[in-house]
Amino acid sequence: MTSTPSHDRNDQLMARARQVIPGGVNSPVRAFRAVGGTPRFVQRAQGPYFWDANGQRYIDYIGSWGPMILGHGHPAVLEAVQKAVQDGFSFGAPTEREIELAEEILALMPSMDMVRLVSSGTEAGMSAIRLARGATGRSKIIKFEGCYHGHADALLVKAGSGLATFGNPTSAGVPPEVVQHTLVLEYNHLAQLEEAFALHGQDIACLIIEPIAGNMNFVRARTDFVRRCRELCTQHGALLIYDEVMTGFRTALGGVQSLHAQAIDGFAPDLTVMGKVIGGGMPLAAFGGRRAVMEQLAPLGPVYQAGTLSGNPVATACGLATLREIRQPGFFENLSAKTRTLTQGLTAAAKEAGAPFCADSEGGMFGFFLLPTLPQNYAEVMRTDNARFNQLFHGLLARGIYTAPALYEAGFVSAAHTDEDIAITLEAARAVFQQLGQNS
Ligand code: KE4
Repeated sequence: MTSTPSHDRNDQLMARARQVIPGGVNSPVRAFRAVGGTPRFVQRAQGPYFWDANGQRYIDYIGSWGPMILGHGHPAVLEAVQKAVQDGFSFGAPTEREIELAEEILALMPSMDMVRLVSSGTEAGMSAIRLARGATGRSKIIKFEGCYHGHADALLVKAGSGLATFGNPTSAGVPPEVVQHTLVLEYNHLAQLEEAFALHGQDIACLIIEPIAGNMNFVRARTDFVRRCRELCTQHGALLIYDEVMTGFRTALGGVQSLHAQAIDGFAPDLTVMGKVIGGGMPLAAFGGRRAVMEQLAPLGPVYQAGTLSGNPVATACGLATLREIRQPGFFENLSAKTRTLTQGLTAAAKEAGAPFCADSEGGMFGFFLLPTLPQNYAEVMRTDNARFNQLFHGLLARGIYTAPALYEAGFVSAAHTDEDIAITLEAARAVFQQLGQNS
């Protein structure tokens, strides 16, 4: 039976997209498969809003999954990009602006002496792992269940049957031998961490972690856990890699590592992976760290890494203009306060309706859970009632509020979101929680 054609332009576009693009999208999470329904095809965006193919306006709490910290179309960023394109799109040759962006990043990230610009967080994470393996001469890596570091083969892995066993692929096309060196541990699990280093310490090239796991929605690494990651890496000659693709320049000007350095004397990761905000919405990411490690990279050292569009002149203009805005005095204080108003208001709305709910935020990044208390690891996050999460998502969407279409994703507030936008969001949330309460 042929379904009657929808008059909804999003439906029409999705039907057309599915004919030519797998799943109709160029990145899986955009397909709304976790929450159901039709993705909103964005026609244009400005400030904290975007308009979909039907001309419907949404308050955007995704912001391209983090990059749009200033909101869409910030005038200073727009001007920088428009000027940059006049001078050329791409050269495959060095430019002064790559030096300026590198200097800007290093000024904000004291753990880093050098940085290499690439085009995606996946590329940055993959390269950092290869660099750690090359610099240490070791093969094994530790990651944590629920953390995502891009789709490089060695990182598409889930925990093995037991701790001592190595990972199993989470994706078809990844041969088991490619992940045989990847140990997957439970986030925040001290005993597993100690055992992994006791068993394999001399073979571990690096430990990579999201210091706030935005790919489990929003889960903080405990300070005692982070301290032990640092100590064990140092003790066994492994490199500590902070994946701050999502948290970098989003949670604080210096990322989560700047917060950990305040809590732990002398704390610093050996390598940091960055992305999203540093490109301001253009394809740009980076990885950096101590000079002795970074100088192992080609053309200086034996670890090969390259990219046609690395340090692209338009992307660097976009990123540089973005960083220059966020380093303005008071930027993060204001953004943090606005984000907290949102999460505290959501918590109050849920409480009024008697719905289990908790939330957390750092800077302009937030997460919420339909759970009574904040989860500490992936298994706890996944105790969430999926159906109720989806009802919440669609209830907000129907009211013009665009939040993460998956319960394991984080949310983002931009400097462009006004107090009125937050108030409208909380009003919508109160209505949805009341509705959920009646349905329960
Ligand atoms: P990209 O290759 O997508 O630029 O970055 C990979 C990556 C690496 N590290 C962290 C901590 C990340 O969050 C990401 C990508 N984040 C997802 C959102 N969870 C991007 C959205 C998508 O996959 O479409």
